Amino acid sequence: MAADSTVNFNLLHRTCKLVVLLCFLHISVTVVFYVRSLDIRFAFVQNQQSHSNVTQPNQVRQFSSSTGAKEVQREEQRDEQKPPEERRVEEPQKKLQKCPETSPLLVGPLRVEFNTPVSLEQIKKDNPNLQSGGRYRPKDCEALQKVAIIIPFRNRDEHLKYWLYYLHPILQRQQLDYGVYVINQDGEEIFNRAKLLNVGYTEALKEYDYECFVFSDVDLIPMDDRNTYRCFSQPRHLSVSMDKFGFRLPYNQYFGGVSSMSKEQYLKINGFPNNYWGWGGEDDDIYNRLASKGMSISRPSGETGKCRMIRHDRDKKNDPNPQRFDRIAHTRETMYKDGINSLSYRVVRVDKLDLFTKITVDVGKP
Ligand SMILES: [Mn+2]
Repeated sequence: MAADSTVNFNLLHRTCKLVVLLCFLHISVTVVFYVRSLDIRFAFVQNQQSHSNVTQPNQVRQFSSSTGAKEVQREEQRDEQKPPEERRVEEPQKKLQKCPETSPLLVGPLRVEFNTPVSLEQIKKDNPNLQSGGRYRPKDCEALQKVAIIIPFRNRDEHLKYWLYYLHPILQRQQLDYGVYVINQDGEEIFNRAKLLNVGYTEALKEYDYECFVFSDVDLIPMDDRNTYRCFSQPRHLSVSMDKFGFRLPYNQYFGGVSSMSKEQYLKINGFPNNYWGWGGEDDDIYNRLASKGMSISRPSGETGKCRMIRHDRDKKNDPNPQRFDRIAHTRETMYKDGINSLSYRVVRVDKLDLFTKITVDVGKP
C-alpha cells in the first residue's frame, strides 16, 4: 500500500513538474511575442509620423501655415539641443539626404496684397537664414535643383520690395538652393528685357553652378507656393493665371511673366533675342525658339498657377516696340545668330545686398 502511494505520489509530482514547466514555457513565449509586438507597434508609429510629414502637401488645405512653421521650429530646437561640438563635427562630414520631390513645408494658397507697405529691414528680419546676395540652401536636406532667379529691372524698387517680401519665404519653403539676381539696366536708354535676361544667365553662372534659371518680372507674385520655381523636363511657364488677365491664359503660346528653363533647354535655343528694344514681342520670340526646337511648354494647373501683378503705369523708355511683329515672324532665321552667342554688355557694378545680388549693366542701345 505504501509503495503504491509512493508510486502515485511520484507520478503526481512529475505531472505537476511538467505542468509548471509548460506554464513557464507558455509565459516565456507570450512575453517574447508581447515585447516583439511592442517593438513593431513603436516602429509603425514612427513610420506613420515621418510618412505624414511627407504627405503634408497633398493635404494642403487641412494644414495652416502655422503648422508648417511649428514643424520647422521643432526641427530647429532638436538641432539646438545637441551639444555644440557634436554639431560642428557633424556638419562637414554629414552627407545630406536629397530633399523630397514635394517639399513638406508647402502651405498652398496664399494671401497676396500690395496695400501694406513693406521695408527691407523687416524682410531681412523675417528671413534670418538668407546669405549675402540673396542666397539660400536648405540645411536639412540637399536641394533637388540649384536655381538662379533672374529679374530684369529698372526703377522699380517698390515692386522689388514686395517681390522679396513674398518670394523669399516661398522659395525657402520650396526647399530650393537658390540665388536672386536683379539685373538693373543702367542709363536712360530704351529698356531691353530679353537682353537683361541673357545677362542674368551669364552672370549667375559665373558665381555658382546653377542648373535651372527662373526668369521673372519684378511685379509678379505667385498666389500658391505649390507653384515651384524650378525646372521641368520641358520649359516651364509659371505665371499661367494672372489677375491682370482675369486669371486666365491670354493665349496658348503665351510665355511672358515668369518662366523657367534648365541650362540645356536655354542653350538649345541659343538663349534669348538681344534686339527687342521696348515693350513686347520678346516672349513670343522665345516661344518661337522653343517651338522650332520641338519643345513644348509645361505649366502648373490654373489653380496652382494663380498670381498677382502689381498695378503700374507704363514705364518711361519702355514704349511698345513697333518692330516686334516683324521680328517675331522671322525668329527661325534669326535665332542662331542672335542670342547667347552674340551677347555683349558691360557690367557697371555688382552689389551683394542682403536680400539679392544687384548687377547694374550697360546693355547699349538699339
Ligand atoms: Mn508689369
